[in-house]
Amino acid sequence: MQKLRDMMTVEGTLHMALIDPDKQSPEEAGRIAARMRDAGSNAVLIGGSTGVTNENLTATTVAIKEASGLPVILFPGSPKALSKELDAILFMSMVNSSDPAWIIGAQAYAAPIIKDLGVETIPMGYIIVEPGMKVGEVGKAVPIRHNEPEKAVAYALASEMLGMQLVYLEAGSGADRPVPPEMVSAVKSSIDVPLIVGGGIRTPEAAAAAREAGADIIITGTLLEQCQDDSVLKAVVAAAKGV
Ligand code: 1GP
Repeated sequence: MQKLRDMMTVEGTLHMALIDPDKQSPEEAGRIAARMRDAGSNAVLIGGSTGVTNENLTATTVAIKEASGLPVILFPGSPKALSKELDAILFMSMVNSSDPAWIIGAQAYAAPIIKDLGVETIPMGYIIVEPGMKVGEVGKAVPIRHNEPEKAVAYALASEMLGMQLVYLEAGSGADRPVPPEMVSAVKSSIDVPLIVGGGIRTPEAAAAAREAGADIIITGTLLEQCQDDSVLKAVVAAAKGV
């Protein structure tokens, strides 16, 4: 976590590229990560809702680190895929899930395994905002509506008071609309820990809006899968970072 804070001090808002190890070979993931490094990304988040195994996670993590030199942080979709090759794990609780399994059950399952692996954990409150997409569905979230910024603030504050070192506002991968900037700024002005924003950010305008509203870290996933044009990737990362 201190390394992330140091990066934020030097760079301001950070951009992280989300890569799903189930969607391409490790070699291809390494190539994508190298392109994202060249576009200005600060780190890779690795994870996906389904199909992630110890094997594809480990092979993809190693390939990304070798090809790009970027730190690789697990964004877990299940407690069952873990690897000692990871630089850190977002040890997250889906705080607005209706199912205790996603609030604390999966974490209790994974904790002894992670302890043995010796990988750094970063505690994070994970808040699902509408539409929530697949992750909201799988996690049985009660997504926060766009007109309920005070609810997002309440969950973010509760996360911080529980000791979480990061808060993530998530609209869901492939969302048609990202988290509204008004909600980002309401949450940002209420908490002291860094704020991550992701889901549905595919344009420089959307990335800039999230940064201007106060996001400390901006995540893009779908864009990397869909876009072959490096100049577009570069423009979105630059807008996320404000450079
Ligand atoms: C998903 O927030 C991330 O967890 C990324 O979303 O795929 O829409 O960029 P996108």
